[in-house]
Amino acid sequence: ETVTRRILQVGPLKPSLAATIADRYDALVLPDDDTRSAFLAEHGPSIGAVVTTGRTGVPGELMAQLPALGAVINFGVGYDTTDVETAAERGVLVSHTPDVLTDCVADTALGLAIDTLRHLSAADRFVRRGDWSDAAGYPLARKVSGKRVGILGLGRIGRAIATRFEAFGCPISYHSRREVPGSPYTYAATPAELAADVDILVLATSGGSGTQHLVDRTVLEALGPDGYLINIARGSVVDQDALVELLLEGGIAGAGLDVYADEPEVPEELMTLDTVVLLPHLASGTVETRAAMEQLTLDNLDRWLADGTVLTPVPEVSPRGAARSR
Ligand code: 8YV
Repeated sequence: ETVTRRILQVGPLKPSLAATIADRYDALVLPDDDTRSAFLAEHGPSIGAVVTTGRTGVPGELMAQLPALGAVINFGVGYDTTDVETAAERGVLVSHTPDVLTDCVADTALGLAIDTLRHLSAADRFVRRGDWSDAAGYPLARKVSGKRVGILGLGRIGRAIATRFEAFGCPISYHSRREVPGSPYTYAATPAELAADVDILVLATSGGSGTQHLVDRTVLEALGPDGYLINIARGSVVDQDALVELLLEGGIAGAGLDVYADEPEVPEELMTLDTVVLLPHLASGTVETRAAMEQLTLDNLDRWLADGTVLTPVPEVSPRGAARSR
């Protein structure tokens, strides 16, 4: 069996990863301009593997132009931009970078929750504006320790978030597609039931069509005027228009967001609200974790070139079919 060994970079990569791929492999970069179709007509048939991220991925129309594709090597744990159903049908392997980023993403979720309830970023802006005086202290915020926390999606990241909140004395409940056997946390049958019973709802599901708008207006209304939403998953999991409306009218108390429906677009209405904390999709963004993600990406690529398998396949294309994280 002949493996087509040429590599295609799709979308921007961490600069050191892009440099390694360009230096060490027979690699091309997919152009992002009007030369793209001519490029694909010429080179598409020679591509054996794609290296990409969750920002771009390999959607169905691109996959169709890569007839010899054997593997999609994804930098990042989320791969909702890649057409995994078609990949599975065609026998194209898809790998991702689970585990190595779990700690940092969970740390970010806790940081967002603390910031959102305690208004740390807003208070920092207050100081920088020169608003702190003998007469005017910062308005009181909300306590985090002991708050009831609901985790939507009790996968690797959801569990890491739960153990961190446990240390804050927070009772934990969760909703996943299936109840997790042996979990010490309370299971809620639906996202709305989960939201109704918690103060802080943390989204840690995978993205994609299976979780599109899983958190709709009904779920947000169940969370209610004293409830907070934290999202480190994907913007697609939330009905963002409903979220913005409820934040503007006080239908929920606040939100800490690392992800959005149409990144890097952030709804203009949120920019002036001190009840929200807005991060630019940085949850895994540390030197240590991004280096580990880069190494695992290269290890997956090398394994595929060596024997046609990958180290960390996504569950949809994995022979083991491990449970997905929702
Ligand atoms: C990355 C992420 O920033 O792993 C993921 O799913 O969203 C982040 O870790 C992203 O994949 C890189 O583009």
